[in-house]
Amino acid sequence: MSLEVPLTTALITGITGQDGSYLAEHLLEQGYEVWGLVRGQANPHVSRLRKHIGDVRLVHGDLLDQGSLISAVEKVRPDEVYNLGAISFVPMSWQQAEITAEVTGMGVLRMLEAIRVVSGIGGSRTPGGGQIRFYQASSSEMFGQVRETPQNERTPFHPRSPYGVAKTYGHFITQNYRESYGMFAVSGILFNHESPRRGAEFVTRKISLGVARIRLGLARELRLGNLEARRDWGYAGDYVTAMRLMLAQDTPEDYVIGTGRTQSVRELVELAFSTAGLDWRDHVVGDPGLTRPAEVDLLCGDPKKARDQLGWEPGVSFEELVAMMVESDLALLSRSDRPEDEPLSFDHW
Ligand code: NAP
Ligand code: G4F
Repeated sequence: MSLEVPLTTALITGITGQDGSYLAEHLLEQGYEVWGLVRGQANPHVSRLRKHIGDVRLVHGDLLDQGSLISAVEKVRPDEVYNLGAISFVPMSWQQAEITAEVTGMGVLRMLEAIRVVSGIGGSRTPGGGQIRFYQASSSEMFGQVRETPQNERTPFHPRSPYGVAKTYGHFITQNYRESYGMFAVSGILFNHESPRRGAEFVTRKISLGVARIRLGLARELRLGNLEARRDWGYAGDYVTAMRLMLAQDTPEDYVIGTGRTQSVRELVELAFSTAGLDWRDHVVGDPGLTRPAEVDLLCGDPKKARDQLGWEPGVSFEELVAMMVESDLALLSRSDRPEDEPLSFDHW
């Protein structure tokens, strides 16, 4: 008789993104079997993922295609689904509002439907709600024009971008499937989290790459938008552990994940440049073209519930995060064999 404990199987959408790679690593360390949903017939991000993680199995599918999600869930038969796939860059959501609504908003509904159909959950509330547990990547962007500071699980939403509106739909449809069908479906309301794997269009990585480029004599200036916006910035590697913990609870509930600290983009810039021995005032140029139609001025999360119920705490401080990213990009841009498959600058964002 075999005494082997069956593996927990996870399916991750958005596996080729920043969080997908850290979550896959974390779940593999925890002994999971990990599958990633990838879209497109020759997705260039897959080879980048493979550089970090070899042991992930891949299944094809797209959050725009209901049938592909049903097929993926049928094939993988996951115990847990982590829905990280999204158009996640806020400025893009004004330029492509409809596709953002389809992927970032309706994609959540399609993934929930795939789980419901494959689990055989009927049209009314099913006690137990099937076996597949669902995590939705909700966002502090939903708080938008904040009603209180810090923001917690009860703070009302006032999203300020098409992205924030789409995430708010995803959040409420997740809650609705939990209440309608008894599904174990939860949302993590995550504040900004960053890393050396962050996309180069987001402000932290744009700054760490800009600093490295200036330090190495590859550029002279860095163009930025609103320096007064404040964010609660944490480390992505810390935040993915909270996702797993949320699905390991006895009851499905939503949690805010943040550090409880807030810094302005200006403070981030000062720190990043000084880490490399530079004065930001010699290099940063304000560019009105980079300001947003509607800004989120201040975000600061209250992670008390996550601390009390999940035992979760951030491990990496803002200062350590900035140093990590600047040092990583200095090393990356100093390499003669630096990867050519990764865009490391954007002249239009
Ligand atoms: P990211 O790096 O931008 O990754 C987004 C992922 O979504 C990519 O793997 C992308 O895959 C995938 N994707 C895009 N369109 C898709 C589609 N039609 N079907 C399936 N997958 C698709 O984002 P991240 O920073 O890792 O964030 C992960 C999730 O958390 C996102 O939902 C984001 O909105 C949310 N979130 C992030 C933060 C943060 O600070 N990072 C905070 C709160 C919430 P391709 O390779 O195919 O493009
Ligand atoms: O780094 P950002 O582009 O991130 P943003 O808009 O806060 O969104 C990120 O965090 C959300 C969670 O709160 C996620 F849901 C979302 O998917 C994404 O991961 O911009 C941060 C701040 C903004 O206030 C922006 O106006 O930085 C300001 N900023 C100033 N200059 C800039 C720039 N942002 C970018 N991307 N580029 C600039 O040149």
